[in-house]
Amino acid sequence: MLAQQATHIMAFECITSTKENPMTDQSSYTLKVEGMSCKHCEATVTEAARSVAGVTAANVDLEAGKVTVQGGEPEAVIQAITEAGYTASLP
Ligand SMILES: [Cu+2]
Repeated sequence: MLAQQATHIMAFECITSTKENPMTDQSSYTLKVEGMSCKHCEATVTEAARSVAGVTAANVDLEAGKVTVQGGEPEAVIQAITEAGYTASLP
């Protein structure tokens, strides 16, 4: 008879990084994004940017037509956003 396995592996990750993020070695940069018109576009561009290797954060400013990205290569982010159907460029 099989004993019911109730082995819940609770992986508590001890996140040691500080909230205030004092010594970031990841530069943030802002890209101009054209073609965004609504929240859906904003989400799509955000997802595209965040899918790029090395990117840890992406914040779209819909009204300004910009995305501020942390980490990754700007060129790779531009490419990802372009593939998502928008036009991105370095300002
Ligand atoms: Cu839209």
